[in-house]
Amino acid sequence: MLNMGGPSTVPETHDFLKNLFSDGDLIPLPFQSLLAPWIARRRTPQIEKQYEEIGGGSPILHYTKLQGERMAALLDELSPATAPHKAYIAFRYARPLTDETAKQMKADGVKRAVAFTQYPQYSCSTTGSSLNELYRRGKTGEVGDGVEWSVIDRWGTHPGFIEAVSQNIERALAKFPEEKRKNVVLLFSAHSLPMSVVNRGDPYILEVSATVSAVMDRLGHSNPYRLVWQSQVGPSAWMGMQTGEALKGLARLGHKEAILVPIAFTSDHIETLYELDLEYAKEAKDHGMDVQRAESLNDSPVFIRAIADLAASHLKDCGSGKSGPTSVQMGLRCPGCNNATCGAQKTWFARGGR
Ligand code: GF9
Ligand code: FES
Repeated sequence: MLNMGGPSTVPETHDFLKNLFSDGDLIPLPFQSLLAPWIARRRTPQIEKQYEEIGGGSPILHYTKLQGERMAALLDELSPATAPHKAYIAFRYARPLTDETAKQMKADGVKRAVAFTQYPQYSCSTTGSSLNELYRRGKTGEVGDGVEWSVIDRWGTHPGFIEAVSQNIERALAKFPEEKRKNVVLLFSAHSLPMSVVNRGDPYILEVSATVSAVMDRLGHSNPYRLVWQSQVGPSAWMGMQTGEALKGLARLGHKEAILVPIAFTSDHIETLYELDLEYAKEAKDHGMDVQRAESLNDSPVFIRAIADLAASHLKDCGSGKSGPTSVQMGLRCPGCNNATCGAQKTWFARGGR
């Protein structure tokens, strides 16, 4: 289970940031090994404060463990031919990191493995970076020798995922008085991307849009909605409109009710618990709006069944030769890609990790 991860406790914040700024696939910096620790140290105090305020750390490891254990148990029923199943977690920036998990898998003697991204929509800055890291570890034998790999690289329109998100929106809608419910604006909020990433041909914006479209179809287009983007940092250009600005704009135009829907992340993290709840929702309330947030998927049984179904179908289609080790779409590099690792990584996974 691939994801970015987050500091489980406040003191882990510095290492998390150092790992983030050391990621040359995400942020290519000159003199990266010197600059990364310096930037991380400068940012740590402020980010530590945010993790303090959301209860002393990121819940992502807690929820990923829970999702993984329940998914593996369901998989043993859905796909007895490939049992027993075991879920491993490989975070890109927090423990357990890919190298730690690789050692564990080697010690366990794993022979068949599925790299299952926990980002529903594909971006080279998220899933792509995790796959590049896994490729670097895999090709040197750190995960074991002769492990057969395949990849679940995107699943942003899986019906079970769409159903789980839709149910959480319906629960948030139910909190509004019935006569106001149809006027509630649904603000789908996804992590933004630098325009430099969008403009090299990254598929993420399209894939998040496809998720939103599928959710609105499932809801029968019951409410007006927009897709907006959050968590921009630094002075460069990012994909917009920004979530916070959108809420202010809606208040200015006289809207009184809105629901914030996190759509690109499957468990709570600093961007929902701090940015959406403590910053934007609070600010909108100061503007006289009633803002609710749809819950993250966290321990949603509908969601856990969806990821088990994804894995079961994948194992079946790979096993029968109906599909290859990766999706067809994963084979295509961003037309503007200049990162040689992306090419080598795609070739390696397309051969089943050989
Ligand atoms: C992202 C999800 C989607 C510079 C940071 C100082 C860069 C970046 C992202 C996208 C996370 C979660 C997207 C950069 C450079 N990116 N953030 N890309 N992150 N920060 O390329 Cl679900
Ligand atoms: Fe998308 Fe390299 S950046 S394939």
